[in-house]
Parts: sequence; C-alpha cells; structure tokens
Amino acid sequence: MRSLEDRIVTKPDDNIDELRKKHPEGLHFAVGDIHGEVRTLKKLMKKIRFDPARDHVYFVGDYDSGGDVTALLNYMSRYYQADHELPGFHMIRGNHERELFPVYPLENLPDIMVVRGRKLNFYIAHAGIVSAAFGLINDDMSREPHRKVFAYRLEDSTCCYDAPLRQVVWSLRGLYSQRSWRHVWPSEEDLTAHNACIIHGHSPYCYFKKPDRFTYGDDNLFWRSQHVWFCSELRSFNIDANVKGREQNGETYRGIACLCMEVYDELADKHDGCLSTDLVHDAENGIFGAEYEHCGWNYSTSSPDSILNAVCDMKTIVLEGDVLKIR
Ligand SMILES: [Mn+2]
Repeated sequence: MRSLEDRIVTKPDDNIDELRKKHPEGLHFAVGDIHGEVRTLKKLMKKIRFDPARDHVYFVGDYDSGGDVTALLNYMSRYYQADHELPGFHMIRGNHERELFPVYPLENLPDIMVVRGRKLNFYIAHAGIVSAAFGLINDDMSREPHRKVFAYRLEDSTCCYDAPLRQVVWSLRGLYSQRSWRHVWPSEEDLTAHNACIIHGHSPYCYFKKPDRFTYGDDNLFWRSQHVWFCSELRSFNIDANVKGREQNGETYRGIACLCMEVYDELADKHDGCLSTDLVHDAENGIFGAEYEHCGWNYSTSSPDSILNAVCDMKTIVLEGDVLKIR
C-alpha cells in the first residue's frame, strides 16, 4: 500500500492559457456538484475561460439543495444545449433531481452521458457506473461507431431503492467504498478493454479523507489543489469538491471542480491507453477548481425555460421483469 503522501497529487491550475493555445477548436469539461452555488460556478467558468461557441461542458447533476437553484438554472439556461452535438452546457440529473423534493426535478434530462474522445470514452453519471449499466451501454454504443455523444435516461424502476442501477444516481459513500464489498463497479479489465474513464460526483472528498489516511478503496489518489480524488489508473474521477461545505474530520474546503477531458484523452492516447499515477505527476494539469463564494440573494423572476422545455435526444434504460434493456 502506498503511503499517504504518495497518494496525494498537487498541481497548480494556472495552465488554462496553454491548454487553449493547444486546442483552439475548443475544450470538453466535466463539472462537479453545484448545489445552487451560481457565483462559484461563474467563477470556475471564468477561470477556464469558458467559450460557449466552442466548448462542451458536462454537468454531473445536483443543481438543487443549497445556494439559489433558480438563479443557477437561469444562468445555465443561457448556454444549455439539448442537442449534444453542439457546443454549450450539457446536463444530467443527480439524486437531488430524482429525489429529495427538488424545486426542479428536470425529468426531461438524461442520467448518463458518454462522450467519445480520441482514445478514452468518458462515462458521465452522478454517482458512478455499475457493471450492469456499463455492459448495456457498451453494446448500444457499438451499434453506432461514428456517434460522439450518447445520452441515457433511467426509468424510475431501474434506480429506485434496491434497484440494479441505484448506485448510478445515489450511492451512500461513492462506488469506490463499495467496490471491495459489493461487485457493482466494472472490473479493471472491463474498464481497460473499453478505454473507459468514469467521471462522477456525489461524494465529497472530505467523506473519505481522515487526517492520516483515506478510508475508501486501496488505490485512490487525492488531488490536493482542487480537492477531488481519482483512481490511480485514471479509470475514474470523483469531481465533487464539496461546495455544500459538508464537514468531516475538520475539513472545511468548499468549492466546485472540473476536469478537462482533452488532457487525459491525450495522455491515454500517447501511452496506448495505459494510464498511471506516475504519468499524472509529469503531465499538464487537467483539473481546475474555484473556491466557494456565497451566491447572495438573487431577485430573478424568470424561470430556466430552455432547460425545463428541453427535448433531448436520448434513449431510456428500462427494467423488464429483472432484465435491463435500452429502448
Ligand atoms: Mn448527490
């Protein structure tokens, strides 16, 4: 087992201009849990110099519960794109949209999106991907080899309490903690065979970090500067930087983090799909963070229509008897 210090990566996130120079065609980002904190999100978008005409930004869900959700969705609706091929904001639902009495349940949005990069396939889901969904989606994707983005909605029966895909939208402490005692996460071989990189939120880093150790998984790393954690083969990233300020073990950092897909896609491409922590230490930074800033009071009376009325191109995962199917 690695020492705690070996498992911590520290990289400053001041390299967006270099990334922009390298990728004038635009960048793909995934953004962690926001919980109504519109001002912090705007700060993060400013930091990555978000360009709505060129960038694709994917959100892992949990817009509600905290901050000002109406102000947040009003801001997000400016850039929202129901057409996943076009640049702008793309959203999936989190457990706060599905349960917990959300102000906006966003029932017309997908729960899982997959973005095909040059080498890696990025699976974006609120709490993670379980093997049952992984296999189903990969079969579906193999039928459309030229499609870049896939979107799936989970029918309630597939992810309600005790349902097979429950942990895609809601897992108690993140899938990693469950990986060792419930085999729900796709195997390392499966993830490698499909060039998979799972991006999720839902579980803030502070749930897993004790003063002298981590309490989840065996081989996860902590990205100190932006407060996210990931597995050493880079097969998954948890980008929930605890904007709600949930406190555990004296950790009080609050922020929103995002990941630039191009950085890890390129790294995987260069190393024939084999990623490792050692590569991360030498590679350019691909994780950006914005520290929490109180969103204050907003007096907007409009509603986030472009999101609420969106008609997304997505398939539905259903449960027929006890068999999962894509419709
Ligand atoms: Mn959540």
